[in-house]
Amino acid sequence: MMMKVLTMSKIKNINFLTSCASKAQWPMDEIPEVCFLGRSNVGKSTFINTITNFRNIARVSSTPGKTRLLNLFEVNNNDLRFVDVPGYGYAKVSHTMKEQFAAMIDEYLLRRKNLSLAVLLIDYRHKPSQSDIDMYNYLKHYNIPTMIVATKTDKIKKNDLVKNKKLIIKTLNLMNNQFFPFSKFNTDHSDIVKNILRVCENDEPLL
Ligand SMILES: Nc1nc2c(ncn2[C@@H]2O[C@H](COP(=O)(O)OP(=O)(O)OP(=O)(O)O)[C@@H](O)[C@H]2O)c(=O)[nH]1
Ligand SMILES: [Mg+2]
Repeated sequence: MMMKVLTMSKIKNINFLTSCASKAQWPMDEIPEVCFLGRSNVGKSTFINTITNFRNIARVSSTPGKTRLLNLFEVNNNDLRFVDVPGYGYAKVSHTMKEQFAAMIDEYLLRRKNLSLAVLLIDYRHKPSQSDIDMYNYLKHYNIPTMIVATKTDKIKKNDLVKNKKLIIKTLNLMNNQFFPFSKFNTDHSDIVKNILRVCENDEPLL
């Protein structure tokens, strides 16, 4: 885990750096990284665009499975890096491709010393799928600090907001302070951003 001391409170800028298929292409330095995980179409790329206010930096698609490599972005003049990861569980991706994705993600999660925080995105509308549960348990097993972002809250009936939150927290066995609701239509994401930056600053990491 990286211990670099940061003094950020906001995301001021973000630039695309590079795409990586494997370890050989990773930048070798000490910049802390936040990776974004979740099933295909859950909204990982949208989330990166929204919280950084750069609407088109991460490619959003109506066709699931578009993100096929690790896409690395420099944040705040390279004080921090964001890593957009291909989604899991997309049925139309071939079996071989799924195995390649899994190996690429495994390698990154297990070997990347820069990794400071995993943001696992799940769909607020549904009970977490078995893949979501497996991914969360995997992160927990390897002691990777994890926060959960539940996306697409704008698509939920008011009555279901509390019910679904409880269901997600219970299914994944989360602590309350790991759970963050998100909609791309919200304008204030400061809670989420502050938490991401706080964990990267190594101030009481969440587990
Ligand atoms: N209504 C609503 N739609 C959203 C939200 N977040 C994402 N979407 C939509 O969901 C679709 C998929 O979003 P992406 O950001 O491409 O999803 P992804 O997780 O990056 O998908 P892959 O790259 O395929 O793994 C797009 O049509 C987005 O506009 C949200 O908060 N609310
Ligand atoms: Mg994407």
